[in-house]
Amino acid sequence: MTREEIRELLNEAEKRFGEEANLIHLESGKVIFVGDTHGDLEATEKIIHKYLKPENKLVFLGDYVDRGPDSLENINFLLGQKTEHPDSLYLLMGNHEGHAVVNFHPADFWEGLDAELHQRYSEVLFKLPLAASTPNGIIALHGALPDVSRLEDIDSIKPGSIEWHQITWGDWQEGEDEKPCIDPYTGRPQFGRGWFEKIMSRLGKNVLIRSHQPSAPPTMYSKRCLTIFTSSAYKHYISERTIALVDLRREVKSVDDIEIEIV
Ligand SMILES: [Mn+2]
Repeated sequence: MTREEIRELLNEAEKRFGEEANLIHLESGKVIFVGDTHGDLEATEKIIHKYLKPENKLVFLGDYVDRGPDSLENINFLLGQKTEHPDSLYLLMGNHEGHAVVNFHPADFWEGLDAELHQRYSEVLFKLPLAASTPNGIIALHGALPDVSRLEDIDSIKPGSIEWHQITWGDWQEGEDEKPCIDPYTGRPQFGRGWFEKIMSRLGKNVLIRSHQPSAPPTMYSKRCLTIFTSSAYKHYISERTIALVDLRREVKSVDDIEIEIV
């Protein structure tokens, strides 16, 4: 793409994201949740071609850039699809979309941009929604659950806030902790079962679908927390790219009610 084409794409995408709240409400049909793609354009294209249909909603859980070989192509392809199919495709925010507020490594996508494009991608990706909710028991977001009292409070979370860090950077661990702590090695916010159960009950949800943490067990907390990945950039941790399929007509009580597919 030429610079002018990228500018136009970013302007169009920015308008779409400006129309969306932080919390996306998915009402009907089948929902396909996609984990981190991290520059894996091949995975993204495969999923879009197979699942982007009027009866489906696609929800990508963030982290579109860095790590993989085709970050720029991957994010531009997704932004283009979003502008063409705004009500079928949703792009949630991951920590890798927040480079303007938190410095991290690897950040090969961001470090390869010049000042103008770094600023424009930052501005546009800051407008991404933070979570998706379904009427049959699911909340989906990039990392961990934010300290909110009600589901609707997600709409007022601002980029760079504590709650934003919890959603985009949060990790889960097997402990029983009811309070968040900071991982002494990575500096990332970390949460245990007590926190999970407390916030899920405030939100009135049964199952969390998230991505972000390749070292996490695929299911945690009595099969109520599902971690998926959809990028070959994680092949050192996991050998398969997974997505999660959910039929909104059936109540989801645990991960057993969710179809996992390898792409
Ligand atoms: Mn992440």
